[in-house]
Amino acid sequence: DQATVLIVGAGPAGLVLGNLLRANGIDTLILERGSRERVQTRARAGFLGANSARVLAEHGLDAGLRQRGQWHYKCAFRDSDGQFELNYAALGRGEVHTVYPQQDLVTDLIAEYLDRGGRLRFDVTVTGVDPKTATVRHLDGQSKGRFLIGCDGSNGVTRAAMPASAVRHARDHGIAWLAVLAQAPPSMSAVTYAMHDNGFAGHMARSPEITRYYLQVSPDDSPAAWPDERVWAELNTRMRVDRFGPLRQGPIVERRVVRLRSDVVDPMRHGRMFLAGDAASLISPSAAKGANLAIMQAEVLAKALTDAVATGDERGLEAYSSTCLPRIWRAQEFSHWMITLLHGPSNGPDAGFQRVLRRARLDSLRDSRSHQDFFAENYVGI
Ligand code: RFL
Repeated sequence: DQATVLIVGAGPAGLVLGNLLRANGIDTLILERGSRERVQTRARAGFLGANSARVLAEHGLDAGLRQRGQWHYKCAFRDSDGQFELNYAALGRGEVHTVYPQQDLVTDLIAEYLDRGGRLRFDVTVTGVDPKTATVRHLDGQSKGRFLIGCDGSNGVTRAAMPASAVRHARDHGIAWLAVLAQAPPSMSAVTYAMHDNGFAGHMARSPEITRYYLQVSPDDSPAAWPDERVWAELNTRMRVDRFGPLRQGPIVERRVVRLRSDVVDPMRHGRMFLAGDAASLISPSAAKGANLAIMQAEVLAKALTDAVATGDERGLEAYSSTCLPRIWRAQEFSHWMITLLHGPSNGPDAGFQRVLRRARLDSLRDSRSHQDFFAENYVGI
């Protein structure tokens, strides 16, 4: 099995890259561990920022997004002092989010990639990687590319094949979220972040029928400990429904505990292998940046690979890490800022101090136009 560009992983990173390469006529093979059914039903992200919407539109990948995506332009913060909304379409660069479930985007991207003549093999688990020769091993044998791209997520085999000299900057935030999908329409028109002594709670629209909620839980908590009634009772408390109105409840159709972790691999290249998406940098879901970073990197890498294949000009590939890393770190910085805004301190000696600091930060966000502009630019942008 040979290909000019061999990609491991059919998530947003691998599929956007594959589509952009196919548009430039480059022979591309994607190897994916999951079945087509599995990857097309895996619910994860939903909020796409302005740059992602632009990339998808410019490359003819936004038909589904235009038909079924919804624009979101405000978010709300709620705590014991009340609630305020930020209409970020009127702040910063005036950008909005497009809300489109990741599994729908992946479904669209697979169909379009195959239409463009891309090769994609499901149910193939890559078990070993040689970055120097751009070769991978799997149960059916070997596949070899001129370039090998690791888009296989943060626990994938490609990042594990990076040399010891590549730095992995990592942080475990010591916080976990119970991420649930409720079969119920959204309860509010805005993304809502609720701060409560019991912990953070979040509300994020996904579609007219499905809504995502988050509850901060202890990092060793298990989803089984959270039956539907307990989830709704805790959401009602933390969202302060007695004050702000009820939630539209429905059956919880998915629940998982997500630890808030972040890491960045630097450089993102070794030999003929390049990492993109979660494989290059995992970002905690606090600011909804992961899929957006994956799409940003896929665009940069597609251009660089096209130049290398078409004209032998490898300058773009040489600059790949230095082009992407500052943007990744900006997103990491904002995501970290969101984490400290949303989560009360545990019981440490300075918990009281930190609680009041958080209050001051929230007051500033509510009252200061320049602080709001900063928020808006970072919230929707990359
Ligand atoms: P993916 O999507 O994980 O795809 C990797 C693919 O690689 C395959 N794979 C292998 N294939 C062959 N051989 C192997 N050895 C393989 N190992 C793995 C896997 O089967 C899989 O198909 O990575 P990619 O493409 O880098 O995309 C990253 C995004 O999926 C991720 O960053 C986002 O989902 C993060 N995220 C969000 N991002 C946003 O931009 N906006 C959001 O609103 C948002 N919400 C979220 C999120 C992530 C969440 N979780 C579950 C962590 C909400 C949640 C709850």
